[in-house]
Amino acid sequence: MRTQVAIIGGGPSGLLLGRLLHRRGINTVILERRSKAHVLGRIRAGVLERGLVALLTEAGVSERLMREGLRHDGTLLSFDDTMFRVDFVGATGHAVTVYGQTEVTRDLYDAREADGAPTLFEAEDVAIHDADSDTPFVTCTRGGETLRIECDFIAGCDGFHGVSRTTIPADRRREFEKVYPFGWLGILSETPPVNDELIYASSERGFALCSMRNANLSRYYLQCSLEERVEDWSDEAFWEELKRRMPADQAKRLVTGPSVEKSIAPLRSFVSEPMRWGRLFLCGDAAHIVPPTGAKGLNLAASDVHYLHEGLADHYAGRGMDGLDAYSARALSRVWKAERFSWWFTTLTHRFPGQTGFDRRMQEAEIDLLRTNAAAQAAMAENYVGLPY
Ligand code: RFL
Ligand code: PHB
Repeated sequence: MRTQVAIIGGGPSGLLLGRLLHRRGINTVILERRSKAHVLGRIRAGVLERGLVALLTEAGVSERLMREGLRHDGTLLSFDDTMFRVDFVGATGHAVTVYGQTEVTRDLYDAREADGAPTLFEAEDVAIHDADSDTPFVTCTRGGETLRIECDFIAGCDGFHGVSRTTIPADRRREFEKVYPFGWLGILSETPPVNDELIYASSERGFALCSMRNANLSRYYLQCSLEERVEDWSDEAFWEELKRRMPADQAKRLVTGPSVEKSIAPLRSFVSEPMRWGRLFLCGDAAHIVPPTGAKGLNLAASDVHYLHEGLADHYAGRGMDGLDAYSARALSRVWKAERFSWWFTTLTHRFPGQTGFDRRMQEAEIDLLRTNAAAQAAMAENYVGLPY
């Protein structure tokens, strides 16, 4: 089999890249380790920056997003019982859109199928060969058969646990990592959201987040210790703990119900540099991870895709390799700023084991600065709605 760009991973990065390239007349094959049902069963991000919305529009897959997505002009932050709002539109002129990653992925799969572009699901033992030559290829096994896909370029869109990043020789990459001493326990429930806007709550008992997917689907998170297990958290215990971490007047309005999904995710900051080795380009979680506090994971994957598809389109339009040569540096420049924002917002709002009274006062002072200072709010808002590409 031969294609122009072999894409490893059929998550949002791989699908969006595939669709944008298809629109430019560039062929792709996607190799995905899981089944389509498995990929579509994952509950992940929920907040889309305008850059991602623009890319989905350019990709011709924003029709449902425009209809069903919720525009959020600001967000709420609370510290114990004090709650205040950061007005994104007032501070930056831009809003964000609440629309689940699951839905983005579904829209992209629908478009890919309509395009007739190939996706090889349940592709096992994917391996990248000769990425540092002009004739790279990818192999995998499917149903006991070995496939070989020859290509011009390989896009490594296979997430944090994929094979792409580790194909780059260890002496050709540098990794930067911070693992946080806590995780997020998340639930999805078919209940109306407690508020029209998200609430990021920093309390003595730890962080909590009230988010949503639509008018009758809510997503809530609690900071938890890494030793905790999902099975040990009944729905009742989750709701009780959430109420304790929210401002009292909001807790009173909280509508509870059975959870339809419950999971724990660890929190990590991670970057692998550079994001290119020869004809292999890393995109999204394959190259970097952020803690979810700033809602940046999916959005960073989108900015990588933007830079990479432009570089590839330039190359195939006969404009040379400059765009591809600049890819890693352009992407990393934005990645590091989002890493900083996600780290800052996590550090500001979570309780850390061993935190001293002084550390807590520093958090309180910074949250109070954010509550009362327009410049501090503008800086937060600009990062939250997304820095320009
Ligand atoms: P994905 O979504 O991980 O997709 C990678 C795809 O590659 C496949 N794959 C392979 N395919 C072939 N061969 C291999 N060897 C392969 N290894 C892996 C996988 O099956 C998968 O389908 O990466 P992508 O496309 O870069 O997208 C990135 C986003 O998914 C990610 O940044 C966000 O979801 C991060 N994230 C969150 N971000 C937010 O902004 N807000 C959130 O609330 C939020 N929650 C989350 C998250 C990530 C999570 N993970 C990765 C554990 C919650 C979770 C649980
Ligand atoms: C979500 O709705 O899943 C979500 C929203 C905002 C975040 C993280 C997760 O910062």
